Amino acid sequence: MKEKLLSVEDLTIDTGVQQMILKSRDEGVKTAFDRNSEIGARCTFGELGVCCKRCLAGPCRILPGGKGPQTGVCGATADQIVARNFLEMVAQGMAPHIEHAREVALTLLETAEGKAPYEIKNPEKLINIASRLGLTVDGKEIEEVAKDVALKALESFQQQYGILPWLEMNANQKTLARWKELNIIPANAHQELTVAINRVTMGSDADPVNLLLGVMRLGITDGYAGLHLSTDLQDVLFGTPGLVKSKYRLGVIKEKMVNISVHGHIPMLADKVVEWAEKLEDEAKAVGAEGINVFGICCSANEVLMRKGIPVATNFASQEAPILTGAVEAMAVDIQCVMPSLPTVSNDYHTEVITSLPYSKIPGASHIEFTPAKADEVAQAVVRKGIANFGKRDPEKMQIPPEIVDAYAGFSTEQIVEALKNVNPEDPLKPLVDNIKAGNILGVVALVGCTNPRVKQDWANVEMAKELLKHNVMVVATGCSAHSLGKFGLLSSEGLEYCGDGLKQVLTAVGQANGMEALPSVLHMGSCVDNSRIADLVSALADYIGVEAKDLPVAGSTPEIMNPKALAIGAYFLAHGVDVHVGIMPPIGGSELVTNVLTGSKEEHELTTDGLFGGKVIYEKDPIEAAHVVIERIKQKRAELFGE
Ligand code: MSK
Repeated sequence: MKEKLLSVEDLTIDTGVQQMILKSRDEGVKTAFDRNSEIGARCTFGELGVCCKRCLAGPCRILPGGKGPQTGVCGATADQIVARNFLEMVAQGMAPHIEHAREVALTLLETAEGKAPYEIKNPEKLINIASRLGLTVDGKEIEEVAKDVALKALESFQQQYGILPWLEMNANQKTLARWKELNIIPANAHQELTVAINRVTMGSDADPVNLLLGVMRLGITDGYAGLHLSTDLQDVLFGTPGLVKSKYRLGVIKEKMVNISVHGHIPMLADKVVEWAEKLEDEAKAVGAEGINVFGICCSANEVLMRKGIPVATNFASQEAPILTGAVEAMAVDIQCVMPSLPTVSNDYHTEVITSLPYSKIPGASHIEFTPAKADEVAQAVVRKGIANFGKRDPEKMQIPPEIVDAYAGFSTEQIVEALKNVNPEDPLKPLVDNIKAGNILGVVALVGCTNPRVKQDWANVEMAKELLKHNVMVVATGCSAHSLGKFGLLSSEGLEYCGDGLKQVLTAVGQANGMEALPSVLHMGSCVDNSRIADLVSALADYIGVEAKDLPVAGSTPEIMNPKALAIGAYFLAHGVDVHVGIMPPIGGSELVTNVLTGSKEEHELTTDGLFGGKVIYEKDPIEAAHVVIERIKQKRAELFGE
């Protein structure tokens, strides 16, 4: 068995994770990396998206290459099957963001009513949102305003007609008008999800192009009712991120401390765990520890990194590695991207995996039910479990990889504008736009999404970033790809060595205007929902120049995509006319029509997302090649915009 396993250097470039994979093999514990090798080649039908399981007459599958039956029992063609499957996958990616937003809105409501132990940390942002929503703010207590905003957000899930409020108050008017013409303006997020599932049921929407327009409609819903709503209300409750310094890699786990990890996405529990870890420090000392060390994995990590500078151990693909160090006492998880293997791996260690949501349990994990009202109680229980487990460590099994890397984060749109104000207080966007026009910054790419055991971990994210930087493309990042970059020094000025001269000059000048040696080579803008911050930045640039996002030399890239949520985010970018590079092909290859609509350029055919929206999907698994395709598109957009 051992001989068939891939060498750890082929699985990840993170040497700490390599060490943990070797340790897991020695101890007979399986990780995602080895399970991935065991699974081997993927099912061709599944990969191409041509397996239809919509009714009990099937499952039907279309044999690729025109061999065998070319329709299902009902007559559905490969184009129809692929388009329906893809729409469903995007809906599946959007649902978690919508639920995330609803839960944050409920927390804001309960906070405003004095039922949940959170504060309004950013009243200015709350008032700004309330005013833009058309709510009365004058003469009202801040709690009343918070209640009105929370209720407006929650009511938007019921609105039967009109436009999503978060879309109406944020979208570019010209873009909105084009979406109206295409009849893809969403009214409410729950309705959009129900309609999406309804239209892909047996005997419903069978027009592949109409289904793909449905994908774009979901992308818009995801972006505004999911991402934007979540980020806005989280900023109100937890504060808008500002520059923080922190650390990355497994070395953030501390040998002499009680180590507690937060993992998942929704920040309500993670934020409270950080708070109670500080408050219960003495209890940890009483059991012989030097204190309590909270660190993060995936997007819970991003939420507490961005606002509190909490260090990050690793990202999605190696989430089991912290347990393998033998030094983690508790892992508090909420939802999304949490591998069900965690309690199985922890069987051999003393780590207690603790689930917290009633609809997201894992056999073998402890469960402490979280509600916003019980936040303090639950966070205390999590921290106390960690303290109680400190004495259960097996010193023989402890091995913490020592590597640790400095990183900066906290680049909310507001923080970026603040930093630019120190260059030009009157007109903060001017220096950025001038440098783009002058070519010192060729364009801007958002590196987003995951790590995926099918790709050498962190490698594609890091190589893509380096190649873009080398060609003076400014890179901003979110999600687990930001973690990849943080692990390898790209979230600090160390990464400047990879930047072209023009970009290096700009990052240095802006950094120095802010009392730093230079800005980091890549700006970390937050979690998956914080892709809305990237959209805000792009919109601000477009408004400044007087064009739409589709006209700008910008693109998105997700080299190690794993979760369908990244497809929903991709559809959000695409609807704005922003190209999206993927390093793993979504399951659309079984339909030439669907593939052409999404990946074809407008020169080839008008009926493409490029023709209708101004952006397309770029599939390329080699990150260097991918960077060059993206750079070529950026140059094309520059030529159209600046007449170069
Ligand atoms: S956590 S969606 S693996 S970015 Fe947002 Fe990371 Fe992708 Fe999950």
